[in-house]
Amino acid sequence: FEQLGTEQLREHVAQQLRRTRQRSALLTDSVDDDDLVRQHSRLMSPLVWDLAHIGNQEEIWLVRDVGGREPLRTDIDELYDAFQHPRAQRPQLPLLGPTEARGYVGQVRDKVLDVLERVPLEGRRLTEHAFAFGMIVQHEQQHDETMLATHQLRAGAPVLEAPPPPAASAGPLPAEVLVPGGAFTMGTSTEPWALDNERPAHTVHVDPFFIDTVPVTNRQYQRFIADGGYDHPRWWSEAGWAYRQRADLTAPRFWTREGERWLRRRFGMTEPVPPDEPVVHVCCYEAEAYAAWAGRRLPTEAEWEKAARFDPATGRSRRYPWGDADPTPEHANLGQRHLQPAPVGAYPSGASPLGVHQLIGDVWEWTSSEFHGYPGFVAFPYREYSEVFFGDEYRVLRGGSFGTDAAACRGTFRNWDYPIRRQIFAGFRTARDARPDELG
Ligand code: AVJ
Ligand code: FE
Repeated sequence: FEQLGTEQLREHVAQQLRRTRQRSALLTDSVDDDDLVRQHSRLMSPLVWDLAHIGNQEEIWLVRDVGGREPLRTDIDELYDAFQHPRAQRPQLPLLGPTEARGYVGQVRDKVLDVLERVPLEGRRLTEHAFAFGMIVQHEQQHDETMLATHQLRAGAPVLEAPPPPAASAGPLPAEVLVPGGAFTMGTSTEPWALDNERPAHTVHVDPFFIDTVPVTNRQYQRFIADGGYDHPRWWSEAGWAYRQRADLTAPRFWTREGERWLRRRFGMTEPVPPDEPVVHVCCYEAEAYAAWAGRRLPTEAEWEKAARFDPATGRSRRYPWGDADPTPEHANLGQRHLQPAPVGAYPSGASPLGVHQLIGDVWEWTSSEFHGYPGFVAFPYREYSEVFFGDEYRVLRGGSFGTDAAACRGTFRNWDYPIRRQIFAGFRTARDARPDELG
């Protein structure tokens, strides 16, 4: 924040708020009112809940807390508190209807823009206030990805459109890359918009390991299926096999078989599964089973971050694999510009110094790590953002997907979910320990 002048910072924040709201509007205006209030899956809220929840968080954090203004509506706080009502129950609540919800988020936004013009953004207030605005932008962007997942679950004709992602242009790539052992800096203490769980920067040692150059593709995953991967408990963890049985998993979510071919449903269209795209809509247990079948394992979260950020020339950790510059369309498939992962090899400009590709964008990548606070973690702005989720129930996902906005995606960004979840835009890459004779 310090590099921007106060007025530039206000303009930057206003522009981010506007840009984000355009996407939320597209995701909620592209369906009719009936689709907006309906629950498309018990895993998801009705879209109209996400919309009003976005406005309600913005009212609480920016209008009331930062701006010190009178509340617009305190009566609905409870309805839009994610901790009070699980997603499955949200359709039964007396929610704001489509017109009311749109009116409410618009009124909140008008107040917020007024707060943004007047609030002190210097000295001690700078970081505190600017961060609150940045957090609200990221919060809305996170819900935009959640709403995109709801669109993917929705039945009926397509309503969203996007151009196809770029073709592969990297040329032949090695299957795996050696990441040297030793210390590196994980997390950050300097990224202005980093959330509490990404902080603080700390030194982590990893042993040398190999990691896949690119995410596991549909072609590779189909070999696992064809080889009976879903039928052999030996590839699965105990919990994974129990879930595979209970949920009757036989292929990634949204795949169907037509004779010898696999088809997939994608935002209302049915199409042949593209062999060179990263596999998406697999749960962590499927990712682990594939890795075991391939004689490998999932990377730990620390390994993933070292592969993504470590620059062996300087020993420094970069903000992104390609350097410290913010993402552009040449670096990564982010921001819902394309409504699918790009084929592997499509982003040579986004590779890390070690030569690992497509770590950012395309698909979230499952890791073997549970979600915990880093040493020195301090909950901010409150425990409910991440601390209450720490423990052994959640797995960490890294790197963002085609549905993730750049504002909510960094080399340090940590996402988490239950290992059984498949509706998120998640795939994976595999890793293995390096043997002493391979260290050259
Ligand atoms: C970081 C994606 C796990 O959706 O549960 C949204 C983000 N937190 N509103 C979630 C979030 C509060 C969070 N994830
Ligand atoms: Fe939320």
